[in-house]
Amino acid sequence: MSRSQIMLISVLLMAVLTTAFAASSFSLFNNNDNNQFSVSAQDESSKTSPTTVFGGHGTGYNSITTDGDVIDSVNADERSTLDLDPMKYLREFNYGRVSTTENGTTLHDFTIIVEDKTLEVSPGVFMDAWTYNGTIPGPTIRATEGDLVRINFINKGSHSHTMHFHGIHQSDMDGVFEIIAPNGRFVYEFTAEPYGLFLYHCHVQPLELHIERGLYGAYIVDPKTPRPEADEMVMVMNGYDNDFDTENNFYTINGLPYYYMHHPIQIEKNKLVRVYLVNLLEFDQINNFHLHANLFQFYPTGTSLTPSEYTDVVTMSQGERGILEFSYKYPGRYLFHAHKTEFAEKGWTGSFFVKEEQAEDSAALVNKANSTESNKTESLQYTAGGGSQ
Ligand SMILES: [Cu+2]
Repeated sequence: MSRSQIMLISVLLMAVLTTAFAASSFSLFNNNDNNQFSVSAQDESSKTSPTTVFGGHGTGYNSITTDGDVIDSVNADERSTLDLDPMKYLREFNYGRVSTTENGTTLHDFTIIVEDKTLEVSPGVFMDAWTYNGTIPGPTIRATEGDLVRINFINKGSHSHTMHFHGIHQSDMDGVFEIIAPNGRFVYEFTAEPYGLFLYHCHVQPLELHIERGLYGAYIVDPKTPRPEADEMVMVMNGYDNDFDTENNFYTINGLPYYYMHHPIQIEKNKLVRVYLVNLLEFDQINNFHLHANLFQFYPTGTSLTPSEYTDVVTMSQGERGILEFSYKYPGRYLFHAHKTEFAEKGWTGSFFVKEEQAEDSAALVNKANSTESNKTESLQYTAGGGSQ
């Protein structure tokens, strides 16, 4: 073959390949009129398509074949009104109405109402849930070691329920034998002890059903000497069994599948992040958490101030929990997800967005610099520069 013949064949081959690639790209991104990504349990067209694209492991959206329904909130249509707000839940710690008793003890007074509620747990997926104060998970309850916790429990649901806290307390405060019927009330009162990360959940039989319907939450007891300052957040791992076959159809962190994939959690470079991680997943034997491009110090049950492990994966059975501490060295977007791949690909995938360090407010810097004589030079430097950047 002459050189010109080889050239001609090469050009033709490239033209064919380019056309094929363009055609495949077109079909990938245009088989759904409304969304850029074709990915939906609710999207009928995707059920007949051999390739379903969804927000799974990896940057962006990979093309992965699945034979099951995958629920992804990227497909939320405008009519969708999700009841759960994982971003609000993430950093919301509830201390109740705080007062001091006659003997000087700090009292945290909470009102917890159980109610039946139809929750949209993913776009177009409605669940007849049983809730503590209207959400799954229920509110994060927090107190300091030695404080008094009082829960005014009101059952407005259609079934009997209780509130069983992990931790140390008296027998009749354990939420097991004193079953609260519909329209019943009960007051739980106990000392917050020991310090650590706990959970609470309903303990009425069949337990599996009462937990699966959504009656659980996190309970944090801080040590008397607080842990170092950090960007703190709660992550409750759970799942939903929408077809009642005692198998989860999708998995979440804080109530909605893929939520933090589409709404990355904003954190700051070099700033300590503390995650209170609780596993409340029903039916499956294990669950786990994997952090990308980083490692974390792990404090099992949060009952020690010394970490037990420096790792990037932690595996838990139902009811297990622990505190994770880490900071990111480099800015950018990073995944975290269950390293049980099935869970990751059915909703248990989220992401952090690491921002550059926040420059201190220039006025605050000037004040700080002016506060002592010894750092006058620094003061001039900051005022001249108008900031620290
Ligand atoms: Cu219950």
